[in-house]
Amino acid sequence: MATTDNRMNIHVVAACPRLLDSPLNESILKRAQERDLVKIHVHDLRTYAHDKHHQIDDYDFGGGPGMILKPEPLFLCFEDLFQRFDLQGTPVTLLTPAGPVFDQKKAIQLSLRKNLILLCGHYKGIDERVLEAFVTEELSIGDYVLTGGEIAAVVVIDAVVRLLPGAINDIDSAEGDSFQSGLLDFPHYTRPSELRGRKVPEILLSGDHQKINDWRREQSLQRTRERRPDLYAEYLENN
Ligand code: 6GU
Repeated sequence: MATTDNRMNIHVVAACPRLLDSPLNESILKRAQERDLVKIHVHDLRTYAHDKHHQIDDYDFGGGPGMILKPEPLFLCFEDLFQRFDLQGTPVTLLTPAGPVFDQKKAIQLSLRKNLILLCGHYKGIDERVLEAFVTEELSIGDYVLTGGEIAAVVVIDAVVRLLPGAINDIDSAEGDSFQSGLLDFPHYTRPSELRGRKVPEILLSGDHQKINDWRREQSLQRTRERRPDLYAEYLENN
């Protein structure tokens, strides 16, 4: 049974915390929290803005369009988190399109940490002094621009939490994933065995598990070679 000793804690610092609400409270992420595998703490940056308008952003010194996240609320927020929670030595991860691209290997690495601290970038940027003082790594979820890091944080959290032991019912399920093996997944079928004249491949109904495994492996290799020659080349190098 899980205890608070091995439970992962994920702290998310967000300018738009409500963007995280529903995705974190559905399906596997919801169940993982109910099972106490992970506690997700969402910290609303605005609660650390103590001026009278609770302002979290301001104009870019030097000019130009777009607003920049102000440093004071972020300094207060991180000082508070490091004081209130047991976070010594925990990396602070900024979600930004300027970071290295998040992948399954990184998801596995993060899933082994006791704590995650995710800072959602927003608006046009963040005062650089926050990066100097607190941020120790950056992550992007791909080569496109989102309005903020909140949705990227949800992507990272989903990919990490489903890897925690006990998050997925079938213990082997995550190990069979596309990418975990370095190959894309093979095709899947369920009942009925024939639909509108479309038949499930005969071999899957044969009960011959050796042949089924060989077929699935061949399908994975073929799909990866055709659809993701980059992954296929990497796979060949490593195997
Ligand atoms: Cl992490 N943040 C933003 N704002 N845009 C992104 C991203 C992150 N990853 C890809 N695009």
